[in-house]
Amino acid sequence: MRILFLHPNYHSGGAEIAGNWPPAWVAYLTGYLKAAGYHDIHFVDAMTHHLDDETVRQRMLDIRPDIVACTAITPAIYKAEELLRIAREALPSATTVLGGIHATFMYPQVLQEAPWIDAVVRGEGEQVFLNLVQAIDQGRFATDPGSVRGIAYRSAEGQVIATPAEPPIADLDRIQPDWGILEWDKYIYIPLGKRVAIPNLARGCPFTCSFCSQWKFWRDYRIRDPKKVVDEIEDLVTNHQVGFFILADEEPTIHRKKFIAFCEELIARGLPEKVQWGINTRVTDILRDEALLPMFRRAGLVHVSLGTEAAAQLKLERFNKETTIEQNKKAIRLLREAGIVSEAQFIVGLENETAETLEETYQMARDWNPDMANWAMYTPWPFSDLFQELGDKVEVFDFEKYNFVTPIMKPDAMDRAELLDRVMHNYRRFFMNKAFLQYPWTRDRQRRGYLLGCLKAFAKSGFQRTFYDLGKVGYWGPQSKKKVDFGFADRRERTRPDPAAIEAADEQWVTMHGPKIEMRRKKGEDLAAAAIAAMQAEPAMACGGGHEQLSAEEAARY
Ligand code: B12
Ligand code: SF4
Repeated sequence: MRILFLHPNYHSGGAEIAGNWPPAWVAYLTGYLKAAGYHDIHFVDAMTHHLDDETVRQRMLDIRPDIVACTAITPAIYKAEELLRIAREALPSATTVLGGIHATFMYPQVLQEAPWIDAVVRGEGEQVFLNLVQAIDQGRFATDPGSVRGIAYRSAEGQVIATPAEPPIADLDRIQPDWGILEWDKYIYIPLGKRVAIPNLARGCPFTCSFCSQWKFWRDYRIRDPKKVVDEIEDLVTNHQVGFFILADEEPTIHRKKFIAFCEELIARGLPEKVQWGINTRVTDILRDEALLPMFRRAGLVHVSLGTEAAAQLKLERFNKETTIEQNKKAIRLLREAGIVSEAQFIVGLENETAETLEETYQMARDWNPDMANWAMYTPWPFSDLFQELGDKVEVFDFEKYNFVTPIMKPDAMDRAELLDRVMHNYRRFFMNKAFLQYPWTRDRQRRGYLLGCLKAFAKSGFQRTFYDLGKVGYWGPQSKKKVDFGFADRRERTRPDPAAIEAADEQWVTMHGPKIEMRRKKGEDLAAAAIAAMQAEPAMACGGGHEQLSAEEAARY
C-alpha cells in the first residue's frame, strides 16, 4: 500500500505570517500507520511550497500512490476537493480520502459537491484512517465500505452514508508521531529564525463554547503523560533541531497539575536552553497561576496569546468593562512581569459592531499594553452552535473566506470594507507605537530580540501584501476602501448548508459533554441567558472563550 498525504496550497494572511508551519497531522498519522506495518508513505506539502495544481498532479504521477489522502480546515476545503479531483483524474484506480475538521461535520455537502472523494475520515484521524487503509488493503472497502468505522462515503446509489463513529483513542501516548516524514529545513519561525514544531499535550476540551467546534471535533478531553510529551520535544530538538514550538492544544493550561508537571520536566532536562515555546490560553488561567508564571518562563514559555475578548465575540452583551478590563489588564501585566510576551486577541465583526466598538478595542489594547494585539474577524463555523443561532444573519457561504481575516458577517452599521479599514487602522496605530516607542527600548535582550523578530515577520508580510490577505482584496489604505473586493465568487455564493443535514450529520456524533449537549439543544434564550449570567459572574474569557475551570475532581479523572 503506497499512501500519499497532501496538504493543500491554501493561504490567508493570518497566523501563518510568522513563518512556515509543519503540518502535525501528517506526523501523527504516519507514526500510527507505520506502527501498524504501513511504511510506504509520502507527503507533498503544497502549502509550504506554494505548489500549483499541475505540479501536484505531476508529483502524484511520479509517486503513483494507492491512496491519496488530503486534509482540509474549512477555508481550504475547495482546494482540497480540487486536489482530490486531480487525483481521481490522474490516478483513476487510487482511493481518494479527505480528513480534517471541515469534512468531519460537512461530509453531506462535501460528498455531494465532490463525488470523486471515496471516503471522508471523521474526527481524530489515526485509528479511523488505519481502519480504512486496512480495509482498502484487504479489498474490503470496495465491497463493504459500511464495515469501516468512522468514515462517510457515497453508496453505489449515490446515498451519503456515515458509519458508526470510532471511539476516541483513550490513551494518546499510544500514538508515536513520525516527525521524520517532514522536511524540517522548510519549517522556520521567523521571529526566532529557528525550526518550529506543533506537538500535542492534550486533545479536546471539557467545555462547550457555542462559537467553537474544537470540543465537538475531539469529542473527549484526553491529556498525555507530560513526560512522554517532553520525550517527544527532546526528540524534536535533538533529531530535527527544533528551536521553537507551540502546543497544538486550544487550552494547554486547563489541566493545571499536568501543565505544571510538563514545565518541571522541561526544566529538569535542561531543554529551555535549547527550545522556547508559546501557547494560546485563557486569562482566568493566567490569574489562577500568577505565582507560577516565573517557573513557566524558566521552562521556556516565552509567548502567551490570550483570548481576551470572546465576550465581545458572543455579543450577548456589551463587554462588562470594569471587571473584564481589570482582569485582562492584570493578566497582561503579570505576563510582562514574568518576562513572557503577551498577545491580546480581539474578535470583531459581528452584526452589531460599530465604529465606536472598534475604537474601544483599540483603546483597550493601548490601555492593557500587551506586547502584541490581534484583531480577528468573527468566523461562523457552520457546524458550531452559534452558526445555527445566528440564522439568516450569516449570508456568505463561500467557505474559502472563512479564515478570520475576511468579514463574513456584515455589521449593520458599516459595510465590510469599512470594517476592514477600521481594523487596519487599529493595527497601524498599535504597531507603529510598538515599533518606534516600545520594542527597540525593551531592556531584556532576549525579549527585545523576540519582539523585533515578530516585527520583522509583520513587515515581511506587509511588504509582500500577504498580511490579512490585503493584496488579494485590493486594500491599499483608507483611500482604497471603495475598491476593496473580497471576491466572494459567484460559484461560492452557495446556499446556506441545510441545517437539518448538519443536525443529522451530528446526530450520532456522541461526545463526552452529554448533559451539556442537551443544554445546547435548547435554543436561543436559554443559552443566551445562561451565557450572560456566566459572563456577569466572571467575565474574563478563554482561548477565545470559556470561563470554566477544571475542578480538582474532574482533573483527577484525566
Ligand atoms: C497549528 C495551527 C495552525 C498553523 C498551521 C499548521 C499547519 N501547517 O497545519 C498556522 C499557524 C499556520 C495556522 C494557520 C491558520 N489556521 Co490554524 N490552527 C492551528 C491549531 C492551533 C493546531 C492544528 C494542529 O496541528 N493540531 C494537531 C493535529 C494533530 O490535529 P489536526 O490537524 O486536527 O489533525 C487531526 C485530525 O483533524 C485528522 N486529520 C487532519 N487532517 C487529516 C487528513 C487525513 C487524510 C486524515 C485521514 C485525517 C486528518 O487527523 C489528525 C490526527 O488526529 C488549530 C487549533 C487546534 N487546537 O487544533 C488551529 C486551526 C486548525 N486553525 C484554524 C484556522 C481558521 C486557521 C487560519 C485560516 C487562520 C488564519 N487566517 O491565520 C490559517 C490557515 C492556514 C492555512 N494556510 O491553511 C482553525 C480551523 C477551523 C475550521 N473550522 O476550519 C483552527 C481549528 C483554530 C480554531 N480555533 O478555530 N493554524
Ligand atoms: S474553552 Fe476554548 S477550546 Fe474549549 S470549547 Fe471554549 S473556546 Fe473551544
